[in-house]
Parts: sequence; C-alpha cells; structure tokens
Amino acid sequence: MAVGDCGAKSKLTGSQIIIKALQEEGVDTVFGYPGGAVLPLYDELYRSNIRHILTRHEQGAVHAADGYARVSGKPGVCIATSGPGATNLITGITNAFMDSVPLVVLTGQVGVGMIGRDSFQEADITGITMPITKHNFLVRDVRELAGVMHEAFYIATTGRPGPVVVDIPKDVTTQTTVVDKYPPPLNLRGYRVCREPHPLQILQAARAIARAERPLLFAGGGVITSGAHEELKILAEKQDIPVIITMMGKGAFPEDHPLFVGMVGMHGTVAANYAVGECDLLIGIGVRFDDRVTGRLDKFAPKARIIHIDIDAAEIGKNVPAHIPIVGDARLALKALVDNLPRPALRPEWRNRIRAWQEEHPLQYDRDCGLKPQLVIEELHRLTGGEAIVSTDVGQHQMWAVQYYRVKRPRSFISSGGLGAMGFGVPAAMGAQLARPEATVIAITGDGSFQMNSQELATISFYRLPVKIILLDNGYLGMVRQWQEFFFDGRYSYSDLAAGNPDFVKLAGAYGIPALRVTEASQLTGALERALEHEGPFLVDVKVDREENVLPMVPPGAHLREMIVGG
Ligand SMILES: Cc1ncc(C[n+]2csc(CCOP(=O)(O)OP(=O)(O)O)c2C)c(N)n1
Repeated sequence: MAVGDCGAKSKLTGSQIIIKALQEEGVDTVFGYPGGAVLPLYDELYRSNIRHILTRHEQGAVHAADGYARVSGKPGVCIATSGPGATNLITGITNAFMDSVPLVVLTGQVGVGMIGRDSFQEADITGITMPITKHNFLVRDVRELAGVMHEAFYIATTGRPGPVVVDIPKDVTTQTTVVDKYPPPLNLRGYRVCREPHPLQILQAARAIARAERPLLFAGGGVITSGAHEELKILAEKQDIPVIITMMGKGAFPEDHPLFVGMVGMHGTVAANYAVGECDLLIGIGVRFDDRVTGRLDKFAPKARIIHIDIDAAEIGKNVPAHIPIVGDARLALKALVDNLPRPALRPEWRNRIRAWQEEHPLQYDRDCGLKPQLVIEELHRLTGGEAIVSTDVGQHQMWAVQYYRVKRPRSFISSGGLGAMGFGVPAAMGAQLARPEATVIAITGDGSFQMNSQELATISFYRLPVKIILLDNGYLGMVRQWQEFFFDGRYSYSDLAAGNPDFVKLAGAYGIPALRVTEASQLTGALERALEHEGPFLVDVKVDREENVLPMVPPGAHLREMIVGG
C-alpha cells in the first residue's frame, strides 16, 4: 500500500481526509448519489481527480461498485447521504456480504450532536448494517477519520473480503485536524487473517488425494477471489481430477477443459450432481456448501470424505462436516497440495464414468419450436466466442446464462449468488464496464429484474457506457411461474407481468439508447450482431417462449439425484 505524505502538519477537513484516503488507497472511481449530509464531501469530490459516477438510485450505485469490484479485483467504493440514501444501500450491501465482495461504503450521518434525536434524515445505519457488513464504523471525531479509512480498506480487502460501512456525521466532514502521513498505523485488535495453511493439514489432504479413486474438485467463489485458478488447473491436470463448480465459482476453471464437469446443485448438470453422489473424496475450495448446491444435506456426497479449504474458519463445518479442514488462502493451499503430490496420477475409469453421464444427459432443450431463451444465450456465446464479461440478474435467465454462456476466465461472469437479488444485473454491468472499458460487457436480464433498476438506463446513456442489455422477455416472473407450475399445480399467483410491461424498445429510446425487438428466431442473430457491433449501449428485447422451464432441477429439499430432467 502506498505511503503518502498528506502535507506535513497541514490541517485538513474531514472531507479532504476522505479524498486523500481514497487517492492513497488507489481508488479512481466511486459511485454515488448526493444529499444534505454529504454535501461537504461532494464539494471536495468536485475539486478532486476522482471520477464519480452519478447513478439514478443508491441501489444502482452499490451494485455498480460491487460489479466494479468483482471484475477488477479491487475494492468498490460508493457514497450515499444519511437516512434514505443510506437505507437504499441495504440490498446491495447484503448482496456484497453474501458473495464476499470487498466494498467500502461511505454514508453521511447527521451531526454528532444530533445523533439519537430522530433528526431529519437520521437512520442508525451502523445498527442496521451490523449483521450485513464485515465491519462498520461511526466516526465521531475527525481525528479518527484517517485511521478508520485505512482500517476500512484493510478489512474489506483482506481475508474473506466483504463490505465495510463508514458512517460519517456531517460536522466531522467539515472539522479540521492535522494528518501527517497516510496510511496511519493499523490498530486492529482481534482481527487476524490466517493465509498460510497448516503443513500437517496439507500433508493429510495430499495423502487423501493420492489414495482416492474417485476424487472431485469443487470450486467456489473463493478460488476466484484468491486468484487460485491457475493452481486449481495445475492440481486438476497433474492429478487427473474432474472439476465441478458453484455459480460463484464460474470462471474458476475453463468450461471448455476436458476435466470440466459442470455446475452442481439445483440447476446443475446431471453429471456434476451424479459425480457428487459417487465421488470418494470431495475437495471443496472456497465454497459455502450452500443449500442451493447441496440439496438435502444428509444425502450430500454420501460416499465421500471431505476436504474443505477456506480462508474463513467459520465456514468449516458450518453446513457440512469436513474430514480434513484447511484454513487458509486457497491459492497457497492449492500450491502446497501440488508441491506435496509430486507423482502425477491417472484416473481413466472415473473420468470415463463421468463422461458417460455427460454424454447421456447433456444440457438440452427443444430447438425446433418457438424462440427459446437457451438459444439466445447460445447465440451470444457463439458471437462473442465466450470472451465477453457477462452480468446477470436473477431468475430463469440467470440459470440459462450459467448453463449456456461457457466462460474461460475468472472475473468474467458476475451474478447475485447468495442473496439472489433481482435488480443487480444492469448496474453491476455498468461497474464492470467502468472496470474494463475495452471489454464487451453484456447484461443478461429478465423483464421483472430489469424493471427493478431500469432507471440506470439514464446512467448508461449519460456516461455512454457501451453495455449490451439482452432482455429475455417472457412477460412473467419466470422462475416464480416455474415453481408455481411444478409445485403449486400451475396456479400462477401474481407472476404474470405481460399486461403491465412497458414497450422496452421505446423505454430505451426515451433514454437515447438504441434498441431492437426480436419476436422470431430468424431475427435473433442479426439483432445480436447489431447490438455487439454498435459502439455504444444497446438493448435487445427478445420475446422468448413464455413458459420454458430451467432444467435439470433438483426440487427444494430433495437430494441431488432426485432431478427433474425431462421437458
Ligand atoms: C428483489 C427480489 N425480489 C423477489 C425475488 C424472488 N424472485 C426470484 S426469481 C424471480 C422472478 C424473476 O423474473 P425475471 O427477472 O423476469 O426473470 P425470469 O425468471 O423470467 O427469467 C423472483 C420474483 C428476488 N429474487 N429478488
């Protein structure tokens, strides 16, 4: 981290300290929305070289900061005013917390003397965000501010990353103090990050891998966070171990690799789910064993010993007991495992068994009738060669994107995993585009999710962010409709959006964003090509088959072998 001289013995206002801190932490882009309590900070921002992206809703700002962080690997920063500005961030903060995304969230607060008096636009944001942040601070004294800013970035980005809120009363932003150096020394009692895995645990795990006949590598978001994808590939190839992923692990292993089996869980592939049932050693790396992944817990991986590698000790044994726990950084742990397994292995029998499942049960859909949503994703994949950065919303389109947009690299597929928050896709794509201006960024969304943050079309238009929005428009809250079809005898209770939906092409046009509507399969390729070739933002409204279902599906609470596979 850079050590900067903030001007020996010069007095700085709280706002100036915040700007200095952002500069010293290497932040060049922040997302936010102004209001009374943060006006002094905005005034300082106005004079600084930091780029501020004005979204149209605070939720847009926090999701954009999140998308920026997921794609860049750097912390995302967002700013909101006190009260409603801060409370509008809650979904985005929770989302980042569930998916372990490093965010520093700066909120304005009423003046120190006004706290606790139900003052205008007062909300106890440190109280509210206590369970959804890795840590939070209320800065009551300007002399603490530089130290708190440094600690906030340190906590957000180290160990298991997560969101940190810094709540700053208005008068703290205008008071002055002397700041000698940034960063000031860290003063973090009780916060220890254990990166180095224990050598004995590594030895035990290496022995278990060497002895296993049917081992399975199981990669989650932690592999991407720790940059362990290369080490994962080396271990898989040297030891001839097939790889399954969680949705958060998409990008941790190239999906065109012969050892890639697929995503596991509720909408995972048959082969991945069968492999979990049959493996004798499951090596979980940076995974939470979340219920969407495990299905019924007591039937999960019944024949396997489990190695669980995670930087967060609290994850070990939380959902699934681990026979060999390894607390530490995933990259260091995988590297140590490779070093402790000098002899390469071959496991043709196990691989062939998995290949047979893959051949027998590929992902499939009826290509011969209607305009299928899966076809849209397949075409997008073909036209971009799997090289785009894809951001999704939540619902059926998200699962089809996971299934049919096969990625090769980490940080190229972002989605709301743990929280499953509709409204994430479009603002997160804006953040992704700002993190990677040269990349093709595609937001795959549904008509329900899109309308949760469609105001961000204004942000996209104003900053000319060349995001391509592909709307899988089925006129339903499709995933809700699917559950109602499967589990509620087809009673579609309040899940039909069609009658109230706007004309999405006209809506985009109102923001100055060109758009096309696709109603037949024959128009699809041309429209997607137009969107991808266009230099600026573009929206394609694809009227897909309304009642298509996401398959395979493990019903909630069932075990992984109880999949609905047919149409
Ligand atoms: C903020 C929020 N509210 C409600 C839900 C519950 N939910 C999950 S999927 C879904 C439907 C999504 O519809 P749409 O965005 O049109 O996508 P589709 O499933 O049709 O592809 C709903 C309502 C949610 N995940 N997030």
